[in-house]
Amino acid sequence: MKKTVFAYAVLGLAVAAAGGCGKGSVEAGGCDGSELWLPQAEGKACVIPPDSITPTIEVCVDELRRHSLLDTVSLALIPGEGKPGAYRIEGDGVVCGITANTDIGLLYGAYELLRRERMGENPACSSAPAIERRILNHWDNLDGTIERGYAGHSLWQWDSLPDVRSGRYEQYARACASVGINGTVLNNVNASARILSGEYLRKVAALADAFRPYGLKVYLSVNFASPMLLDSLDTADPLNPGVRDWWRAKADEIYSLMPDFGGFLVKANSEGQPGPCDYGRSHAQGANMLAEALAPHGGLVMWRAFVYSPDDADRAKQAYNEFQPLDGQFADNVIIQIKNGPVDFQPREPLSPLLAAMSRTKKMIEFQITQEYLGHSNHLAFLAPMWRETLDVLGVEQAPAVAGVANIGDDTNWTGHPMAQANWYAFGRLAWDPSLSSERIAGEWAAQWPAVTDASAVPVIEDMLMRSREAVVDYMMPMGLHHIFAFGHHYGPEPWCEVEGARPDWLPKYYHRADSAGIGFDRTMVGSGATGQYPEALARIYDDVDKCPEEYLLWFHHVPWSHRLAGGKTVWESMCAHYDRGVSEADSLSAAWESLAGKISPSIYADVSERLGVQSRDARWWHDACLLYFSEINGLPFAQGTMPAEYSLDSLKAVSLGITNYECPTASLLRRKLCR
Ligand code: GCV
Repeated sequence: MKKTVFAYAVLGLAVAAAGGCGKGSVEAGGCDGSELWLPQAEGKACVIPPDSITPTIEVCVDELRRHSLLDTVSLALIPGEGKPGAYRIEGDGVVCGITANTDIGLLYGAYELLRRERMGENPACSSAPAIERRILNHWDNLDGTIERGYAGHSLWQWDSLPDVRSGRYEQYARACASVGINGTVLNNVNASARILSGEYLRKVAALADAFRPYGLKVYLSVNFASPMLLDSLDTADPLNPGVRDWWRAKADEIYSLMPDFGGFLVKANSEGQPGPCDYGRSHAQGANMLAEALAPHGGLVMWRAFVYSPDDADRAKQAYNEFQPLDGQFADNVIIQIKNGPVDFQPREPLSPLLAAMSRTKKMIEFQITQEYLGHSNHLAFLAPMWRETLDVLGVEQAPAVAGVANIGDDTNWTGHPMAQANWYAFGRLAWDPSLSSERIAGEWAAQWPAVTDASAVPVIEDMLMRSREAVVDYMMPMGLHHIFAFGHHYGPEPWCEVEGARPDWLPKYYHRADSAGIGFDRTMVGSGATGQYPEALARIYDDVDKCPEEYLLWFHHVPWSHRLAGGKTVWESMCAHYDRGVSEADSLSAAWESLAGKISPSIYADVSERLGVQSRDARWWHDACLLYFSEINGLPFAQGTMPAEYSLDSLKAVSLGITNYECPTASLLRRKLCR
């Protein structure tokens, strides 16, 4: 047996001279990842602006002049019907015209034109956003740390704002606009009340100024107890007139600084956050009180449905139980923000049933771009295929909004893993057009990635992206297994974990329920009844062990280890095969990357190589930990042909990353800690 040494990540990365990238790089001619997917080419286009010029049109003209290789691009604002942001591009590879009914539409059209130029595609097209508000949620704390952030510290330099405005603010807004993102919630949903103080609102307004030309609206997460915490009111009861006045005055103050402020995001009565239920009021009463304060200014409340108490039997049912009875009670400017799955951003979850319920309430999906449960910024996991699963079942064509928890920090390359930029990109593209295929998005990003120095690398990168998320599911939690992470963090495996006094629904055994007879969480109508929360057609499929898709089997069913699946394998044989596949896939991602040596900017090549090495090692860790543990529970040897374990269960049980969720909320801090 090998000695078990799992460094969380020791990625001391060599910065080598590179070829290829041009602008934005710290190295002569090389990439450092700061360029994102943005155009680098030196343009030559003659750009004919429209009659009226706004700051957004100035950006648009500048982007085209600097980067388009066409001869002429003319821009025209044609007032009329149509969604804000929509555009039309006409012309050919020499002369083009972009028309839109808003200046931001022209800017989105310009980015589409530049994208098509780089993809070698015909520029003629027209497009309109399917979803009106396409919003990043930053879980950034005011002290600069980021909850579940794995790419350094917060981009927002609160100490030096509003006087000093980092150039990265504009770069951030530009990247967002280039993929159609038009909103950003700046701070953590576990919100400090200070964000609403006059001092911080002036800092927020400075950021809003920097973002405005790019059509990026600012929103804030608010602490429901702010009137008490900031101004010593003795209650935050939403029905109290003094509290209502406080929020109205606060809204007036915010809009006097930022007339285009987007609104509030609220996490209430969840994981210890204050909320209306503290006063015996409902979520609707709490949300509507804030909505009333924002309504005169056109502001919005995004009220999160991520709630679960320690007492209820099945955590997966709780958001629905608490919110569905409130259907129809929310004000017009309230949207209920619902995580894509019913538990918490696992590598694979079925759709949250709440998304398909509450027909008289505005709802939005919350995706997680940061990889809290998918290997942080160490593992390659392209998330478009995961988000597609939700969109495909739900059939989202028109929704008022969509949110993605950002994976962005102040690392030079913005996202920690250089290829995790593809997830920021994918979120924007899918939010704009939820019908785009994952392959299309992966292909677009790979073709535009400035780190590529030889175009023959593009299909290989696209293929790596497309295989990556399923690999993670296979080596972490296949067949509907979920939340079997170590207690102290959401990184490595610990299916055996027991912690005295801990909430049962924070422990792996609550979710996998493995015993000598079988495995899985019975959520059928004879179990927890969670299947009954789905629309009938879906409920029938999920409830029936023979119809339930294999990828959700152990989410919805507790089955004997000997249960036979449609393909003929038993559950145990299939589980062994999935974990094996995960390891081989992780290894083959590394091999595919190695084949690109010389075709990628060297420092990025070295960075990704090192992370893929960590991913392979972690895949093996998950494989051995889960199969050895479950084999001890069921008494069965590994199925025939399964890779033998490299490690002993005892050595894996002894692994300690020395980190907890609570001690140290950002992985970059964790990384430093482990490297010491
Ligand atoms: C912002 C999970 C995460 C928390 C996060 C929470 C939420 O529980 O682990 O870090 O808190 O979700 O979405 O509110």
